[in-house]
Amino acid sequence: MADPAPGPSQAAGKGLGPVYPPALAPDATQIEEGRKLFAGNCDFRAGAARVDALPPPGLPELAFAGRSNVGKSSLLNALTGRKALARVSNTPGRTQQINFFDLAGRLMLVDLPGYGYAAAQKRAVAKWTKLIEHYLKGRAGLRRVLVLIDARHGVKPADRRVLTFLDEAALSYAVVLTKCDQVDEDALARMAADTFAALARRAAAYPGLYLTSARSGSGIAELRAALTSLAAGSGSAPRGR
Ligand SMILES: Nc1nc2c(ncn2[C@@H]2O[C@H](COP(=O)(O)OP(=O)(O)OP(=O)(O)O)[C@@H](O)[C@H]2O)c(=O)[nH]1
Ligand SMILES: [Mg+2]
Repeated sequence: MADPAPGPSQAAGKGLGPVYPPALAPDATQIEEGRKLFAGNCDFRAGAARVDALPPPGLPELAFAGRSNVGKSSLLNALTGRKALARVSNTPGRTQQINFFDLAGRLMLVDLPGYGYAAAQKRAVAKWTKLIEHYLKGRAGLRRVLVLIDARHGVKPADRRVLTFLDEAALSYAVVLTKCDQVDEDALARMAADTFAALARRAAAYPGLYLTSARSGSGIAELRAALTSLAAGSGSAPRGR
């Protein structure tokens, strides 16, 4: 996978930028703040496969959720500019525990196991649901959840269930389209408009979309910028949830 582009980028050619709608795109100062934060050290802190193995809360947390294989681990690697911080795989369901990565002592990046993997055993799915729901509902420092949606496939029933869960739990989330390098510009524009429309009716959704590719690096600088305000020590860090 290519290293993410160092600066602002175009999602897929002319017209469509990496933030939808474009009015929400960050300015150069925010891009620079994002670059600095994510250029900091990033270290694996803990992995939890069971509720009682979750580390005690500390830093503000940002969780990465999405269907198996949507590109959660790849996005985490792209944001932090590491090739193999979080394990990337071709085998859906590979990340089976909640992994915690400390970014510069300011933000905990939390890689969640994927959901919606059809071949998973019922018991494994129940275990996943219990662990993730426990984490999401009970986590004091959780500031935001990024829900990743594959730009080729759009919002699927399993995604809808998770979005509804987050709405009902009043957990702030933002949707990130992944693998935008795999979709042509027209299809991506339609996907962005459709996904945006689907989010408009949802209570806890951030009213914007990030169009990313971990492979080409497009949208990564803009997403970093958007996440900076969540980190400890940031001037505009929100208090509480
Ligand atoms: N073309 C393309 N492929 C990608 C991109 N991001 C991830 N992939 C590929 O998609 C596959 C799954 O990526 P992962 O990052 O392991 O996905 P995940 O969501 O962490 O998967 P689980 O942990 O199994 O739920 C890998 O083969 C990646 O190389 C992207 O932006 N573009
Ligand atoms: Mg993964």
